[in-house]
Amino acid sequence: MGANNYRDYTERVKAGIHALGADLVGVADTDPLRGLHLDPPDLLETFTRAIPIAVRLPAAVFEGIIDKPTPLYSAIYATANRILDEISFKASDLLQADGHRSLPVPASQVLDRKNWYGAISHKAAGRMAGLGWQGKSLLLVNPLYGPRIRLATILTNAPLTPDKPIANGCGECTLCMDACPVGAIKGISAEAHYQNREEALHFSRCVEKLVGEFSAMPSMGAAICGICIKACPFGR
Ligand code: B12
Repeated sequence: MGANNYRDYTERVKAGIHALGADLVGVADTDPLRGLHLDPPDLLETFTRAIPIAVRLPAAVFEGIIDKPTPLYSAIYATANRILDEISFKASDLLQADGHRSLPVPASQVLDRKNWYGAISHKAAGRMAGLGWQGKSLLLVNPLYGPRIRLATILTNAPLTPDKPIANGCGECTLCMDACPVGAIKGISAEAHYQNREEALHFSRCVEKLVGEFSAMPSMGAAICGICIKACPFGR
């Protein structure tokens, strides 16, 4: 395929995934992502591209979150995950029908409950594809929707033109740090990305609050919080 054909095919694939319901779609080269914790470790062996996708969350659900997650947020969280998993499943099928090996990585599957890892970091794929920057909260912040998005990733070897990362827009803002009920956010900015989670967060404080306390609340059933998302001025 010539360079123009690559670009045309990339645009067609992106339009197809938008048509399935994704609000954001990008393309990242998988080479830089090989430095991530991957499960299984050879996950990216046969994939040259990652397609991070995102759906926007209803901003109003965060208005009800004051100092803890709400049952309403828990249900909307589950719906967003289901929608993302369906979009990436169908997108993967479309790419496969075009002859390209593809694998949808679930939105929210935790594979290591001791160290808290999924198959691959959707935020890293999203950042490399320019869907957003990595904010002080460690969340991916999109210029339009802020961190009020949920993500999934499709791995593929389709010949797609990668997008480029965008600059960090947090500046001097510390609203997420000020809002965190356990003081987990250190308030350090990363030009590109943090080397590890501890650089940005007192990680165990966040995990203990979400896993130990919030997930045990009535009608919750998931380790969620939403307070650092609500505090972010982007996408409010
Ligand atoms: C396990 C998990 C948790 C654990 C651990 C969190 C953590 N930070 O790792 C717990 C239960 C504590 C948790 C909490 C939350 N989570 Co969570 N979680 C996950 C899950 C399933 C796996 C995360 C993982 O493997 N992390 C591994 C570490 C190493 O990766 P990382 O967190 O992305 O951070 C590194 C990379 O991003 C890297 N990086 C960034 N760019 C680049 C580029 C390159 C080239 C490289 C090499 C690296 C790199 O820099 C970071 C430091 O190393 C993901 C889904 C997924 N598969 O990604 C959701 C996910 C990260 N969670 C999400 C959310 C929203 C939350 C909460 C707000 C809870 C809620 N829903 O209300 C909190 C926020 C906590 C916080 N401030 O970080 C969203 C984030 C959306 C967004 N806008 O960014 C995700 C992506 C789920 C989704 N489908 O949307 N979560």
